[in-house]
Amino acid sequence: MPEFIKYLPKAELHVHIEGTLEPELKIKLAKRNKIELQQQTIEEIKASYQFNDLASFLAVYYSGMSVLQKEDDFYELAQAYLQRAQLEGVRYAEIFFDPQAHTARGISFETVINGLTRAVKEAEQSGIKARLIMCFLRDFSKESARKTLLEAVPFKNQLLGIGLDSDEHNNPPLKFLTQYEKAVAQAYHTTIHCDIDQLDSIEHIKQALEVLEVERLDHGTNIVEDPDLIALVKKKKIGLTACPVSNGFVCPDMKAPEIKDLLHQGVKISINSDDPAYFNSYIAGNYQVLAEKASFTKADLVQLAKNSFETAWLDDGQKEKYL
Ligand code: ES4
Ligand code: ZN
Repeated sequence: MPEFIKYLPKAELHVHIEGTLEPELKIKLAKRNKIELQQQTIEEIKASYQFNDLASFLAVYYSGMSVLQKEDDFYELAQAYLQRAQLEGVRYAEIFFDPQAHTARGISFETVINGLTRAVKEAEQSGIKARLIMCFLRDFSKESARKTLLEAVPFKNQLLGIGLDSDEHNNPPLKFLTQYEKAVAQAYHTTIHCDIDQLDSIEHIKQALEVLEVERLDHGTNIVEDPDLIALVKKKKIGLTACPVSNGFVCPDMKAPEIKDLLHQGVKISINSDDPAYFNSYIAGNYQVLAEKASFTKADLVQLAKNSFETAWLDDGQKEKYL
């Protein structure tokens, strides 16, 4: 990894902790929890990562989570991510997790959040700060999101914000309007996945920005088609969290020209890893591929890293420490 990218201080704003589950840890936890995996070796697991769209990826991603059972499992998962991210120059991370993917399997909300929080607290001693964002699964019902927001109440001070992920098809932002309004009333920050090249992508982005009034868009690079949306995103200082390597798997195109175009138009777009254990690349690899394959300059990479801190949900005073 080029030293320049490694030592460039970065914030990571779009990483699913369940997507950082490396094959090594998957095997270790499967043994410990007596869960039978379909693949036995690291190589077999990696060979099973054959996806060419969002649906084929999500199937592998959700089934992989079955090994996560105990608080310690979630702790080890987050600890491993934070160590790796720190080695790649991440100073601050806002980490997604999918509570319903665990509560639906009979694992309690408390087990998940306490394991993750323990790792976050410990990491802070060694110089990487992190916070948690809980995502509703958009292919689950509104009622399930409502229950999840209620389950989170006792853990409110361990949570920074609310997100929306999983399968976007026929699951528009408006489906979750009530829960987003409730979340804002409870002082959560808000963001939404607006995946790339989805049917109704522009309509979903409009709902997210104009009705739910979220503070960031995850992906969201389809705004490049619509000058009015670009103007709105700039005016409201909405952050876009792009994930080029992930795009290459699920789109299946990195969308590097779109990312560069938005960057040069002054949109606050950042670079992130999404599901690094499945896409074989953590954050530095995402910066690197833009430099190598799409001629992003050092000045471009610096601006992307600055954008990551500017659109982080840190107080202005805290941001200055990093910028
Ligand atoms: C995801 Cl790539 C992607 N898209 C939507 N939801 C997700 N959850 C984890 N990775
Ligand atoms: Zn994502």
